[in-house]
Amino acid sequence: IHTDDWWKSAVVYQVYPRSFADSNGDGIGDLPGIIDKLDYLAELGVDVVWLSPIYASPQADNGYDISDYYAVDPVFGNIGDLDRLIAGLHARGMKLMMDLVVNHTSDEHPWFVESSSSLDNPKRDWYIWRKPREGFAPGEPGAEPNNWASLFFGPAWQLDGRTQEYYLHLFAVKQADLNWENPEVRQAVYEMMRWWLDRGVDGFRMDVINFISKAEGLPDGAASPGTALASGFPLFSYGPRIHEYLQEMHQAVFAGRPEHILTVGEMPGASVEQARLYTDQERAEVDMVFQFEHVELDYGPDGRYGDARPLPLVDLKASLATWQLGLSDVGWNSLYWGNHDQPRAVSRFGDDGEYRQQSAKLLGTVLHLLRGTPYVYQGEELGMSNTVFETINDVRDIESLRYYAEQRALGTDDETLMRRLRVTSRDNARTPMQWTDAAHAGFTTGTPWIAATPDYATVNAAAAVADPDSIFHHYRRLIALRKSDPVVVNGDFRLLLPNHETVFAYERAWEGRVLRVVANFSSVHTSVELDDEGFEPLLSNYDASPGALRPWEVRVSAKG
Ligand code: TEU
Ligand code: CA
Repeated sequence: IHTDDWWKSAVVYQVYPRSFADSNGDGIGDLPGIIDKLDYLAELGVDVVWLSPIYASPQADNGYDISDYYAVDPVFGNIGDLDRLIAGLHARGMKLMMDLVVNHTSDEHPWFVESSSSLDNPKRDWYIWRKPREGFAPGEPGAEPNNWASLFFGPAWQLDGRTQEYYLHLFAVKQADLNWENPEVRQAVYEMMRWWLDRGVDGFRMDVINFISKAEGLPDGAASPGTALASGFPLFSYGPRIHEYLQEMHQAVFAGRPEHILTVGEMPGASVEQARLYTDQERAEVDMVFQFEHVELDYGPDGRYGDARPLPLVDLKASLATWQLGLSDVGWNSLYWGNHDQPRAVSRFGDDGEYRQQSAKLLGTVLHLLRGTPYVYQGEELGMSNTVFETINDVRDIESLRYYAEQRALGTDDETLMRRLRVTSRDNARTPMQWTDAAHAGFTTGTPWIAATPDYATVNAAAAVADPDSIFHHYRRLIALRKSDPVVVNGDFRLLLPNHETVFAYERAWEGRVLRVVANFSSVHTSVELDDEGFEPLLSNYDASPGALRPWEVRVSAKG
């Protein structure tokens, strides 16, 4: 690995600022709160903090709706706090990766305020405006310029009364899509990115960056019979100019910087073939992508928010192995089980009841020893699990609330919807970080913006740091192993036992050394036939013992 490729041996920790640590008792996490916890992150051993958006925002989507890219939202602190965060991270040998949300802005961004003010405003073309559909009056049902559904439900178009035209919003009504076809928009974005790099930021995680180029003419999507709206997904993702834009951004922002800037493209729907193009260093686009295949395998027929289907381990292994092999000669994988948009990993892929500790350690082990850069989502290192929503009043996320409202209007009962949201809601990952057994998990001295998950009396950072056998210390050991054993970063990947229904086993090989991971994704004792000759045990979530794998046991061994 080239020294400039420091990010290949790095571990990234995601901070969702609203839910991490509240320093002033207003119930919302903030930058000074994060600064107070830097020693905790340093002890865990992570190299990079990815910070979800802290920019000025009306907070319609918790900061993914930005109204000023150059300002810190007062709820999180001020620009001085951000400078102190950067300095505090750098002093501990860590880096800061900012979230970059440039597919859309808030409708309160001055660019949009101008753009919407008149048909001939100089910024009119900075957003995606269209007249009503031919033969329809503005506001009439069906008058939207095309039939795309918003990812947050309802049509992806909003009529603006001032000019009687519609603007595109792939997400909330308050998140208006920027028009990347306009070179002024692109230059304004690049200038802003350079400004943050000059301030000391070390990288960007680029929100839905594969949506910035849309199909020419914005044609209708293929609708199912009897439905007015269709998914525009094939038309608004991976558009014809996506590679051009990313390469242009690279030249305008990252090329010629003294340090390699870390770039991660969040890319729902990206295929292995596309990811190879995006992450081929020769093409100079991004370092890695967040792909979504493995977090969509448990979708039932109704998709993201319908009842989930049980996920066969064989499918999960096949998917991850395809990505491992597909990005082995060119490109690089990012590795994650969860983030602020996904339910908690231990509840989804592990066992958050009797085997919470064992399965959380197993999941961390299986992920961290794959080839790629692992991401730890805040609280994952404690084995934080999904929360308990009694009623819809406990839910805060705009996407969950929009889903609930739409489905209620269609006649689905509350009980069904709450059952689904308890499994799938993004808020499962957004409850306060569990620091101590004090009120509200020690997250705030006030009233938290969303209730803490009730298990914080036992599941919390103070207890985990004090217990050498905790999930936290297991993660710390995994991160340390990456630094001490080059096979973790460099090794080729080989899936073992692909058809085994409950065991995930693989090997990594590099310069004569072989690392082997064998993981029992079940609560029953299981034996596997693998030749152990010459392998020395390296790491496990149980005391060493020969024979069958115990419930959710993972064994790591190596030879050579
Ligand atoms: O998410 C993009 C995305 O497509 C999904 O992961 C999203 O969370 C949604 O659940 C799809 O149904 C990114 C951000 O990570 C997310 O928090 C934002 O809400 C979204 O973009 C809009 O900026
Ligand atoms: Ca606060």
